[in-house]
Amino acid sequence: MTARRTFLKTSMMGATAFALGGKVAAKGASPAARVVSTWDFGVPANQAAWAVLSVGGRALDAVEAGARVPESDLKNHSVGRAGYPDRDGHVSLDASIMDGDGRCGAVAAIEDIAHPISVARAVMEKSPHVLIVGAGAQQFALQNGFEKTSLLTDNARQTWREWLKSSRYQPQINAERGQPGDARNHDTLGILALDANGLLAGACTTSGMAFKLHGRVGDSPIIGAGLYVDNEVGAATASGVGEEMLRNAASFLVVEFMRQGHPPAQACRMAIARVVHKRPEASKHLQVCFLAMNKDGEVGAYAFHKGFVYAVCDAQKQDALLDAKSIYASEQK
Ligand code: SD4
Repeated sequence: MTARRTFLKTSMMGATAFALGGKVAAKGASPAARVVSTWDFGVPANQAAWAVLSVGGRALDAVEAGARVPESDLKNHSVGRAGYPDRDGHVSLDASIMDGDGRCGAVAAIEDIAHPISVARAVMEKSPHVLIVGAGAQQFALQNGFEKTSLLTDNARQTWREWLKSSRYQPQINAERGQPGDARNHDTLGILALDANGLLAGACTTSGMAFKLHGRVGDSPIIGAGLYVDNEVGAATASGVGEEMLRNAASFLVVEFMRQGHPPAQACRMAIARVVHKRPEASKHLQVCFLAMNKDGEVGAYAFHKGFVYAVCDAQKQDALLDAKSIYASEQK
């Protein structure tokens, strides 16, 4: 795995330089078209997004298509269907979507609706609001043609019942990379796309922290915390313990650092430093990860701890998986 990543890292660096030179040739795709997303499961999400981008489709359509992939993956216990429930046994989903022109929509703590990202998009396009939560979000979804369906799988119910025996809430670093059924505290798909017209969009979808308090909302549906996109600058998304992103308006912060002229990796690094500065002790035991892409398609990422991986997909390569740098050398606390 490490060797493969090293190879990919090297080849991606080449790909990035090539793309930034504006010379990438792909049938129907813009020289700059690219999609990036968080964690290993970002690879299939990117590929679904690429199916849209590679034929000249919109970034907004691409990120929605990408986000729907882990939402329906029964092996993924932290996004959409099959997500681990809160401590009361409710699968409660958060999602947001943002277009580079500033339009955005989100749902939080929505239950029994399989594709929260598409509800978020409906909030953006069919309501006068940005964020709808809880029972109201479900009502809005049903009124807009979404179906009610139970999302709690037998496997997730079983894991929750096991957890109830100790009822110990302790987010685990890099739980996203655990095998289904073991590490289980957090996980989010954040996906950012740049399309053939040079327009950006982003989406973020999660079942949030496993065994959270009922009604808890993380950063993912909060514009500026878990996701922020601005066509004039770039886009950023986050994964990890959402309370840290909420405290720091983190994705907005990453985009603002890019606005000041910093490349994406540096902007992510600076935002990580800010979050650490606020809570240095806590940062040693939590994971926080940022992923950003600027309007030229340049990509960067940074995390508290080793282990954050992100997927990059463009005309050169559709399954690249890269290691993000981290400020702490340890993979675990
Ligand atoms: C949350 N940020 O609800 C999400 C969870 C996550 O990696 O991203 N975990 O706090």
